[in-house]
Amino acid sequence: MSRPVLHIGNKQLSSWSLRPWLALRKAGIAFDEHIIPLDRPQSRAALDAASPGGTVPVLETGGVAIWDSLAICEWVAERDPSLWPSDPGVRGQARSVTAAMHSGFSALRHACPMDLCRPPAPIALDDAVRKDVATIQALWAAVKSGDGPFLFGRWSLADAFYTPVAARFHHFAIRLDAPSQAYCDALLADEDYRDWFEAAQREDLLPPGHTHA
Ligand SMILES: N[C@@H](CCC(=O)N[C@@H](CS)C(=O)NCC(=O)O)C(=O)O
Repeated sequence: MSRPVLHIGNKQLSSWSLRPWLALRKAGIAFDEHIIPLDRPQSRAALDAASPGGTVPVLETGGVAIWDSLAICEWVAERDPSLWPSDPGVRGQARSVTAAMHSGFSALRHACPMDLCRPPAPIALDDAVRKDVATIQALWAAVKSGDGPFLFGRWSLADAFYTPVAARFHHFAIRLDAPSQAYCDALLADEDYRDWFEAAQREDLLPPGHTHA
């Protein structure tokens, strides 16, 4: 069977793409990646050609296209169940915090888009963004468990979903409590994330006139 292909957006900008890319790396699944540059005149046609959902990420495998970052991560976890915690209760918590990120925190997402080439600097945060930041830290404190620097000790899919959040916190210099900062430091020091980050620094895919948020 041919290798799966993961269609992703620019590594600099595509927070959704980073999640399944990390999951595939952690599972040790060989895959090819194909970058669709975002926010360009030809992006819409390329996205529609690659994705039934018209968005990236998309995983092409065995003749089907699976889109949506969580669906792809679950496909990966079916092949490597160790990507979720083994205890059913803890696994439920991991899925809860993952779902919270997947469907929420829109104020943070809009005010602080992921841009891995943005020099770290604070901006004025409105109440809704501050509430998201506080909620995320409270969620992390409520579920942190296990031995190891990640949310459930060893790396899990919950960490895939919060790595782009850690990047937003870093690039917008958002002040965090000490345990949250330590968790973000661990996510951003992860060797697979560093590979993605370094590739983002070498990319030259921005649309003309792009400015950092
Ligand atoms: N819920 C989707 C969201 C995917 C998404 O919005 N991707 C963005 C790139 S980061 C995209 O494809 N934007 C292009 C567009 O919507 O035109 C997921 O989890 O994969």
